[in-house]
Amino acid sequence: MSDDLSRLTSSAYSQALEVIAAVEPRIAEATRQELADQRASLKLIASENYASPAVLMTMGTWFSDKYAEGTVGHRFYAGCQNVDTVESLAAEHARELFGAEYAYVQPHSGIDANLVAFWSILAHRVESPALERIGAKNVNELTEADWESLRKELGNQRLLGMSLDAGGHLTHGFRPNISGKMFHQQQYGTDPVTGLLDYDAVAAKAREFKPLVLVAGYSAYPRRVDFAKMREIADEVGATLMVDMAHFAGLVAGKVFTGDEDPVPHAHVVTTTTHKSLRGPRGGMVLATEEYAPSVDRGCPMVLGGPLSHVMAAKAVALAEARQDSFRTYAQKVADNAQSLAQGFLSRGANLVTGGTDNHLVLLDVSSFGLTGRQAESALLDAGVVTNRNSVPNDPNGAWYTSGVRLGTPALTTRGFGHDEFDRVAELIVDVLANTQPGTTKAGGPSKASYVLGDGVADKVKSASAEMLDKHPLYPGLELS
Ligand code: DSN
Repeated sequence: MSDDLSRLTSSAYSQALEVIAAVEPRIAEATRQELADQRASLKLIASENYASPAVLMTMGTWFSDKYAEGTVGHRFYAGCQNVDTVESLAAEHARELFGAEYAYVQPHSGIDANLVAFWSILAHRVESPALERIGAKNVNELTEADWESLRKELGNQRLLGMSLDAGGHLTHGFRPNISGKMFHQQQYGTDPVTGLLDYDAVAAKAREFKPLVLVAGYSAYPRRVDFAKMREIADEVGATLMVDMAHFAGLVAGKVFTGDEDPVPHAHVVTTTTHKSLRGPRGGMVLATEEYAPSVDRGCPMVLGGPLSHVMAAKAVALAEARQDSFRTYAQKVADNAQSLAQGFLSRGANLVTGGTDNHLVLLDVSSFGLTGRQAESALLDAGVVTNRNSVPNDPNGAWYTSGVRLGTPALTTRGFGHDEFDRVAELIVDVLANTQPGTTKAGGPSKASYVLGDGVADKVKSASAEMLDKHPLYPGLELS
């Protein structure tokens, strides 16, 4: 930030906090504390980032007060002319940034974006042919008996997605999630030896299962995906290819993932969040081919509550930022830094799922330290290192305790960390884990949750981190009065 911008931002936030404090001082205080805490910790959660002050400020306006169900120019409420401007701009930036035929910027989160995508695929693939069969022009002409037969057809649909412990997301057909209930689902995993996606195995499963929807994309798989191959598989079995790029949208926007690694030219429907590597406000988005656009457009009110106009405005600002050359530099650094982090672990003897990374995250298998993911996550947090525990493939500790810790580079890259800092981060993490022992239950038995961190380790790591964090301040120049 330039000096002028820092001054304006400092003054704007200081005054905003005063306004908030006049009503509920504890919220103003918690807000100040959150900034202090984020500034003082090593944020390595792969799905988090630091949005710019412009993005953050855009969310705090009177657009928050406006209802706007419907789509641009076709709202169920009067007075949406400015929301139309905002939504059109956000969608235009998204289309141009990603080279997409159509963009829908209303989803409130990634899960919402996936629900919109699922329903739009069902609508396009099942509802439209059903309408045609009964000679109706639109859903309003369907009788109750038509709906009954439609529901039966919808209930018979099949979805094939990546399993949660291989790195897929809950919404990719995981049984306890609504996606696993809306669809008959099957999951594909990764190769048991290499931990990598085996496209032949995915194809074999698809041939046997014949899914309506093939879902690609991940939350914890540390490798790139060949989306051209996934499209070939989808085409062979007549499936719609849906890609959830929530985690790596920033790498697509920043042109680190191009050609077969860019999902947009290959998938029928692409979903994403806007707040992870893309560095925007918390929210979701759907990109689609023209063919799917009319059904995606029905996302609200079919699946979504009223669009959050203030967040759509912030999406427009973030997408405008992502169209700048500086974002490409940032995205490349995110990927380079993940390499440095991975090498830092490997050179110190730690185990990484798949043996490394070629995206923005690494998945550290902490079982060689004799710890569960839960113990590792907690010990690291004590030392000011914020991560999240994560399953590894075929995890013996299940999804609650886990055997892994997932680490991502987007946030600290935004702060300006580079190769040397990420190597040092790996060293500090190994130091914490090597000095943590599993604890016992109250009854004295083995525990998967409690742990004992060696004396002085947390303070030593915090002070080493502080040196790096001070050198790369979060929101440089932003001072609250
Ligand atoms: N919560 C996100 C993540 O951490 O990957 C996915 O929903």
